[in-house]
Amino acid sequence: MVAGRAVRYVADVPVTGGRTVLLTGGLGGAHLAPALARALGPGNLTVVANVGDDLDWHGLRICPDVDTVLYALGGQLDRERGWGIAGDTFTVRAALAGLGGPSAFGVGDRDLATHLVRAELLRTGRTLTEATAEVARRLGVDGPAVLPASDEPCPTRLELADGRWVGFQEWYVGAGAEPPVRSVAPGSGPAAPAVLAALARADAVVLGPSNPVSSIGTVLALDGLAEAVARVPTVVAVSPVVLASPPPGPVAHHALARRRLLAVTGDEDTPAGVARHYARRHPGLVDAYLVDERDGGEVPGVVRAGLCPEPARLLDPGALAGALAGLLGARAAAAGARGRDRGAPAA
Ligand code: FO1
Repeated sequence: MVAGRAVRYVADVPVTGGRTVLLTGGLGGAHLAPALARALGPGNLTVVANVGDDLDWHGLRICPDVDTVLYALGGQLDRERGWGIAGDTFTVRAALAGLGGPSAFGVGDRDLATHLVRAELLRTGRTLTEATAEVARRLGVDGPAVLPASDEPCPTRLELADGRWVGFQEWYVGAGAEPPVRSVAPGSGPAAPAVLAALARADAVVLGPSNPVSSIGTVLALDGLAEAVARVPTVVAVSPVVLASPPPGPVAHHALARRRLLAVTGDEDTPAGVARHYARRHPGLVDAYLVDERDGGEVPGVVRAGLCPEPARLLDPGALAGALAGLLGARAAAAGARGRDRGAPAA
């Protein structure tokens, strides 16, 4: 039993969404999910969003990555900021600051409405998966199913170089991701039953161009998740780093966070460094790794890490989604021809 709710098993969960499953954080999901949904066609994509960045803000559960993906799919995302709703106002934030409330984490007024609706759905007994589906419906998101990676709170905690432990947003927003990090503790908890159900019927998993530690790593750290991904026939990862283009705007903040977190495991913030990170943390999991076509100098390092590099135009969402759709189609055809299934016991 979890918080008075019966635990549900994969077989009980109504199956929603498509057979390609994108594991993602916020900004990477906003970049890729809408274009990938279009490239794969209606009903073929399921998006699983990280919940390790979630926080309790004035008693409301805020799910930054889930919401960023929902706003992107609904065409409402403030793409310049990389979070929240375009054109939002910050009257409540200013009023809170006037009352001496914590003001580093800035929730917009319309964004606040999303958090209030989610809070009410959770208060009346919906799971986070159910609440997310309802929020998506009310936001008018008419696209792929967006599933929170877990229904339970499993916040990521960071140990800073000075020995203090802080929550993810305290470091990322409160301190601008500047303080060096000594260790990362992904929240532990069960994967959402709907996520396990989606993975059980998936043909392919895409590890999106998100932070490999605090977005993809935290999703894969949930109970049963990495094992479920390993049973999917094809797993493709997208490099979150493009060396050929120094990141502008919100991407620079994300890049700093990625550099700090990769440094914890001694990995470089380069396409090859991320490939090594995936290869060491999850040996044999990733079948192919998309690298920007202008970062050809990284290819030998990716190969040395044991991953199979595939060039693509990573900064153009349509081109990236098209490359992924082509790659997944080719892999599915090859797997079908060989009767390959990683989940099946060896003959
Ligand atoms: N990011 C910031 O840099 N500053 C903020 O004040 C901020 C508020 C915020 C509110 C709601 C929300 O859904 C996201 C928000 N983000 C903010 C983004 C978020 O902290 C990060 O982008 C992710 O957690 C990292 O993926």
